[in-house]
Amino acid sequence: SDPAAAYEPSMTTLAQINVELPGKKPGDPVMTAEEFQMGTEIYFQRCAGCHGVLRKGATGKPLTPDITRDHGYDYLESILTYGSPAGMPNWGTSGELTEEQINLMARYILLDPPAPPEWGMPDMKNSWEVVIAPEDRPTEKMNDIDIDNLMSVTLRDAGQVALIDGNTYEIRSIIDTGYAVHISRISASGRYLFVIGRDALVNMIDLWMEVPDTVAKIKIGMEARSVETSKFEGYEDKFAVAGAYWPPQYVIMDGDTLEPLKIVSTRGNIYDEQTYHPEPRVASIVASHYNPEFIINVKETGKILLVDYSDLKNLKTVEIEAERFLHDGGFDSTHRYFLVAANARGKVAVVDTKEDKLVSIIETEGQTPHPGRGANFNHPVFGPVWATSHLGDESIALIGTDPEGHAEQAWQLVDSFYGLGGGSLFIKTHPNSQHLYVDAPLNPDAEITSSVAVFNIPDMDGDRDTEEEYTTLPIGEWAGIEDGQPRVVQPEFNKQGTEVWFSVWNAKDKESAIVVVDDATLELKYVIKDERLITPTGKFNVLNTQHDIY
Ligand code: DHE
Repeated sequence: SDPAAAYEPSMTTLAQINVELPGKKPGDPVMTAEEFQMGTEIYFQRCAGCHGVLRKGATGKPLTPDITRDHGYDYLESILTYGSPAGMPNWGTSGELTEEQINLMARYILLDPPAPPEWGMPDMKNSWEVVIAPEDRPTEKMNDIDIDNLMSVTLRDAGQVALIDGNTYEIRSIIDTGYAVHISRISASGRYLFVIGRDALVNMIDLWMEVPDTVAKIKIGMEARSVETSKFEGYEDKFAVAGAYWPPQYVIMDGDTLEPLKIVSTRGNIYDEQTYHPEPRVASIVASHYNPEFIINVKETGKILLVDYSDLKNLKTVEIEAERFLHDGGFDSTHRYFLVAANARGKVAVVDTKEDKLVSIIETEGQTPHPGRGANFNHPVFGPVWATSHLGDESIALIGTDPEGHAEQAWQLVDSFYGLGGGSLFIKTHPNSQHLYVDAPLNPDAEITSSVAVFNIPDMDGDRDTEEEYTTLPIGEWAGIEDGQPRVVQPEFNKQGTEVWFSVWNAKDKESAIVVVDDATLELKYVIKDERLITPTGKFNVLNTQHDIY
């Protein structure tokens, strides 16, 4: 036989595959161009985060037309209206989508998803703006703010962040940003604050200015969740990195100006079955303290990338096979090990950032671990542990993190006990605190969503057969908000580790608040209210974030 024949493409050509497109297929629901446009917008805002732009599924189920058409319109309309115990929000009964919008979305997802455009260097460069050049910035701190104790607070639906003084509770500055800023990160020096909107707009804010404000900005894609800056010795404040959900890629930028230097696509094969995935989104990113590397978690292919930023022209990357659906995570207390939840797989992957190797993959025995950055503390029985709560059930999992002093427990699930209920997103403690705080903002019960569980660490007995007792703090009630059903979300400590702050996150047109609790007494210390405090969600203390203290 002719060996050259083996190289002949055996499949249909691209032109043939596309022969039906664009155009209508048999059974397509009736939809006007305006309706399709509206559906695309709603899908982007409400659905893409969990189901993916191409609807291949991740935290949410896959929604490609082969599947949705099997379910049919009535089923889709019902699940969109009422939600599901597995975590699908009740968009209809919660009032977040109208009946007409639900009807539209049930038809919309019967159709093929439109593929949004790419976003390469010319697009990034066009969007890039240096508002104040490095040479025109202050050479010393120009304000009287205790920067270490500043809190960067996302005002989600306002498309802003508030910088709140951790000593006086005063709002020192409100800065326009992208929509629904997901996280704030601080440069190694503590001077610059980086935030990223859901719309992939990155703002770089100079905390030395008289009134801290944006000095550079850039849009790195259409959808994004993560930003970080270089922390390794010799590279402090040198680079920034941001990861996008769409297009699936990350970009390394100049740490002074946000000039985009290198864009790397994350499209590729799934780590185990080694089949191609068109939309492997960039989830959490952290900066290594042991090497000049960014640790970049690629969700759908289950790969952890250790990207060496010391030579961008000859980029070296260690690609670790971990687990699919990597989402959020943080360091252990020594900052050597990074733990990340593969949330839809119920697992936590551990990487040794000194040796650049996978250490372990641990089942948390709960449904959908969701640690935020997790919580590190010294357990009375097991020594140093890292904790995560869960989105899908009420359990809290503790993982041993001390291979030297507690080798038997290292990278094992050492204990699992119950908090207030499912729907937890974040868990937190501080080296100076004896308390572990666990929220439950996505619980279906309004009383639970507005409360927080607090465990007393010295009382933990380490017996897997007994439950740990906890105190319930009625944070929502303490906020004294009359109208709406606010959710209490994301505990964050002040720099001394003496106070813990909670967002009381209400609808956009209703009053929200931040409740400050005294960590020693567990009593209410202060309620921050201000008409500018619209939909507060994530809060990031400068010192704790700068040094990865959590
Ligand atoms: Fe988040 C962290 C993605 C929904 C508030 N969220 C993260 C991280 C990722 C992520 C990848 C880790 C970033 C890092 O560390 O580099 N979040 C997603 C989603 O895909 C998801 C599930 C759906 C979506 O459509 O976005 C989602 N997240 C939410 C929310 O609904 C929250 C409560 C409010 C919001 O902004 O929409 C929310 N996510 C947060 C916060 C953090 C976060 C406050 C950082 C927590 C921390 O302490 O580090």
